[in-house]
Amino acid sequence: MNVLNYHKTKFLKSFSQITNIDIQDGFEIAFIGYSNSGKSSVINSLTNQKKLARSSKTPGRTQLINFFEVLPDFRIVDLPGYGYTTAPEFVRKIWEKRIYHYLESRKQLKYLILSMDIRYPLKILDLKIINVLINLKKSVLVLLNKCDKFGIHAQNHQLQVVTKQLLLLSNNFQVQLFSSTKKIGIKKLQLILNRYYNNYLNV
Ligand SMILES: Nc1nc2c(ncn2[C@@H]2O[C@H](COP(=O)(O)OP(=O)(O)O)[C@@H](O)[C@H]2O)c(=O)[nH]1
Ligand SMILES: [Mg+2]
Repeated sequence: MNVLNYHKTKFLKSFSQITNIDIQDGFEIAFIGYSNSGKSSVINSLTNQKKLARSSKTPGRTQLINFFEVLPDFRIVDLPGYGYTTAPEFVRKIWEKRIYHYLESRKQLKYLILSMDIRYPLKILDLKIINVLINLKKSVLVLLNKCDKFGIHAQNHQLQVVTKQLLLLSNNFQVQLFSSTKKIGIKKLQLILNRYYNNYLNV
């Protein structure tokens, strides 16, 4: 079993258009979720780097598809957050289309990490994406993010509720708690990514 050093992850390249993506080898895992759900902070926590993925008080600024390299044949991808409420409707639609296009066309994409604020899980655009991912038969790890916003009982309750709801839809989802602020779930996430990588290598 290969154990990876996520701290060595480095920024590779950003793209605004799917058709311009010129990276072919290896495989990738994409992070997806509502703007402001804490997605970029997850990438920073995972890699133990403060500013690798731009986390911002101004949500929606990360409109590009950002590629990071864990190893030459293993990338993580930060997708534009959806549902940025003050962006004009047509801009939001363009982002959504771009994300769907990437999900549907990218052969190197093997797994998804879906970040949801634990206080507002399974919102409308999450459910839309989840449907797309079920149709594409992708394996998805759901992070109930910012779990520090809840006490331990509410955390576990929400974990149960969301896990149950997703199980009704598909067997390809797993759910865990996460908090960048309180450093909860980081090790678990790393272990799951290690397993994904080893699956890819087939070891
Ligand atoms: N309480 C709490 N706040 C967080 C956590 N992660 C991120 N945030 C805050 O949520 C906001 C959005 O975070 P960001 O990572 O930029 O979200 P993104 O838009 O999904 O990439 C920022 O103000 C962060 O400081 C967390 O684990 N707990
Ligand atoms: Mg972000």
